[in-house]
Amino acid sequence: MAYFYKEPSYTFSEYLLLPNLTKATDTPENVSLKTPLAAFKNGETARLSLNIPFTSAIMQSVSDDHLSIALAKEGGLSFIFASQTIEEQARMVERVKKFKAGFVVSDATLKPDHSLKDMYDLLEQKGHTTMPVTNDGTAHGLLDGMLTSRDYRQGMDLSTKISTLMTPVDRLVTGHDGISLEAANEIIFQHKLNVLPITDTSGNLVHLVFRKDADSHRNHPCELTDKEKRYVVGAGINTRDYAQRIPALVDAGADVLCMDSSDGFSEYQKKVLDFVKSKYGNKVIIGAGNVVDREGFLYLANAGADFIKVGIGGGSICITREQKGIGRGQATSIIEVAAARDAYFDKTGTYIPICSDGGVTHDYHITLALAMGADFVMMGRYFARFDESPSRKIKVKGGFVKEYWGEGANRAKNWQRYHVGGNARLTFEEGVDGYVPYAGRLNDNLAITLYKIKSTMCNCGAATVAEFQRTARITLVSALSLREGGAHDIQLRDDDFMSSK
Ligand code: MZP
Repeated sequence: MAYFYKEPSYTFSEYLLLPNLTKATDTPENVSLKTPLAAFKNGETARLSLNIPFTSAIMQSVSDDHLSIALAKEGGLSFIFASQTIEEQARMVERVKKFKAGFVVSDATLKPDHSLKDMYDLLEQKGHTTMPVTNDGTAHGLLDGMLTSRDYRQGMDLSTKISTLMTPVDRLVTGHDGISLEAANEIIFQHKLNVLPITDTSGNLVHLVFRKDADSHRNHPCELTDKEKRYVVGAGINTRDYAQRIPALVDAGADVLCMDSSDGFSEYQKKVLDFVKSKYGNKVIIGAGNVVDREGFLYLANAGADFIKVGIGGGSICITREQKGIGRGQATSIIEVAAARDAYFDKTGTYIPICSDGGVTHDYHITLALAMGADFVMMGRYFARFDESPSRKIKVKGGFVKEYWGEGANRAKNWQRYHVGGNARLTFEEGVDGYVPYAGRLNDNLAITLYKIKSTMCNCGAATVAEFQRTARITLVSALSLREGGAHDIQLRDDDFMSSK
């Protein structure tokens, strides 16, 4: 006979936190959201930690190189989507690793024999008024000079050669390749510059540092960087082409890999973990999942996963539960897996971080996930709303929206995510294709969400994620008290209604 659970499974919205004593030192500024991402032994520190407990979903409509850079700047991590060719995905990873905060590779470069007309064409295309001039017009050619908007004016002969307008290299202040951002900033300040070209020992242009970007680190104190100060980036993989995809991603510089699968309790995932461990030992950090219970967690933990993702069917675009009838309420899944993780730690001395994946529809769901034992969350809908996500921003019914589609939707055709052997194709959809309300810039929205989480942690008297997990008190709420939690028994102000009176 089948096994029947005695309790139903619950979602985040069915729980609330109770305040603990708030000490005078419990202020949002004193709260640290730093959290481990990779497994570690008792007494050691994790090989990789996040500065904020946020990762972005392994999805076409969410995590490309742009979003990765924006999120790493704030201290989180993106997993670049796997439903693209190996080459395209590796190129995205490379672009993140090559991006140096404050150091820009020129994307609008002139040649000395270009004309003023060529410059105007480039200006229209790229929108930059400051352009380096190199011998061959490439971003890393021999630096011949710089052209800024102060070097030309309206009404000039459009055939004028750039070489006669630019400031030649012998009159430029330049920095040497390898210079720190702080040192570049100092030169910019001392010489009252707007831009500092950085050249190598042969005089080739390497980067540009702009005055406006020189404060990048100061403006992003939480940024997540590797030992060489490059942004940290993750990449999704699947259980089909892993033998080719993983080496390409590792060579491209991916700091962490994660299996992208709707159901990770499978021998396919163990095979991938075996492959990584035998080829790279502990050098490559790899996450597995998704699971929703103790059994799934233990299987992947024993197979060597560095972190384990939790959640089936709770994603905002997900119709797996409707299509296949599998899944579990996200809160119940986290509570059970976190208990299994803690018991595993007590028994083996190895702590395996867990990630709550999908189903966050309010900021406080993130706080609850952490309190329930998640070390970090993964979100798709949340990030898809921002300027930095890869999908189109369009106007629908008078308001702006961004496109957002599931990896199990026909549009993504990510059949590898749903691989259970047999014929390799997507025969029925497990995801939908839709819109989310456009919300503006990632950093503006993230700042508010982070402040809410830190405020709640202060209410609960916790200064770190680990302390929060240990001391949080959480209660289930009844259907009637859910109603009590929203505005109720008042007439809400309706501005149109009021003004027509
Ligand atoms: P959400 O943050 O939009 O609620 O959920 C994002 C998560 O949903 C992803 O990280 C992934 O685990 C899951 N997902 C992605 N595509 C589908 C689908 O098409 C899906 N069904 O469920």
